[in-house]
Amino acid sequence: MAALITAQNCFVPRPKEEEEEIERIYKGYRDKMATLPKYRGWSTLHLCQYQGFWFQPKIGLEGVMWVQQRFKPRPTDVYLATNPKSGTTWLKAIVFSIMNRKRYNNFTTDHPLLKFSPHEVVPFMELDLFRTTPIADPEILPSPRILATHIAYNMLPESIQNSSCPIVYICRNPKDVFVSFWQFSVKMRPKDLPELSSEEAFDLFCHGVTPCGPFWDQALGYWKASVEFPNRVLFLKYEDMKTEPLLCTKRIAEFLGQPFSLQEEENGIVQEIVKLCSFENMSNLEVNRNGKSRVRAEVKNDVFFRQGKVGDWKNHLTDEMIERLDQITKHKFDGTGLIVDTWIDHHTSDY
Ligand code: PAP
Repeated sequence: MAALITAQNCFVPRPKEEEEEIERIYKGYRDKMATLPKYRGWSTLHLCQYQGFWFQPKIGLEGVMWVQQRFKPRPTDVYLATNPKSGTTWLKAIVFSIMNRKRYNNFTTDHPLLKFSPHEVVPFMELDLFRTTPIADPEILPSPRILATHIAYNMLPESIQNSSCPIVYICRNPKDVFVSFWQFSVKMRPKDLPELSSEEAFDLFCHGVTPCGPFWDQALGYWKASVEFPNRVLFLKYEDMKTEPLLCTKRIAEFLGQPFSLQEEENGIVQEIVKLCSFENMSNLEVNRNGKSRVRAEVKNDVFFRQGKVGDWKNHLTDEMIERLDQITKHKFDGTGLIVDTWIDHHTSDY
């Protein structure tokens, strides 16, 4: 059986002239970035505003520009899209397991996800593959590729928007997203940057200044696309995945054109996948407790596993914070058809 190709394998030496050409292209991106509006960052000094969204300049926006201008999709690609902290790691694990279940059918003792972080087997386009030299070569990845992104729908290159490739999007209660983001940035923010208090971070979040945010605009882009192209864009909620993991896993498999057969269901394959990918299982694996990203060397795998619960915001937000975020959420999603009443706190709100 051919060896598994992970993000790490995409970094191959290139001829010197090619490296120089790539560096020249990235210099153009950096020149462009220098002209963009900046505001306070979460894990970086600044975020830059580009086409209505905020990005970390180095590991982020450079890759976005590359994807927009140079990415070559394949008709067999599958894309996973998310706001950061909304269930990306989980979705990567589930989709990888679904799509590779014939090849990797031992879910308890010999599966790539027992040895590799979900981020290693499903790379982010703009964060892992296309960012300054050494730039990866995703042509090495065998079809069908599973590629993740935090890029807003309207910012995706037309070659992706006009393709028939499926996009699976997962969204999460913004109150939990904020708490998760804040906890993440505390771990990731370099010590030499000025401190960012939770109140300041909350204010930034409410103003939409988060990496790849505004949260609401990003979610709405995918929501509208899922309404317009239901066969191409699947919109899921983290909370539904938590309450109905079997149902959601089956739904994803059907959407991807790989429904579970009766026999697979009888053999408990769906349950096996749900169990393998569960927070309880993944967060206890050695690779996710003590491993490090081999592509983004500064990132420890355990930062992607904190609590994996719905509603931790209740332990962190004041009544005023809850009220403020709920009001924004109601206002932004009102009239869009996206039902978010379970996200709204009915004690503080007139929703
Ligand atoms: P990313 O976008 O930066 O890759 P992402 O995986 O979307 O991060 O978000 C991390 C959140 O998903 C964490 O939430 P918390 O801070 O509220 O705990 C993390 O715990 C949660 N998470 C990671 N893996 C799983 C999983 N298998 N099941 C459920 N939640 C998970």
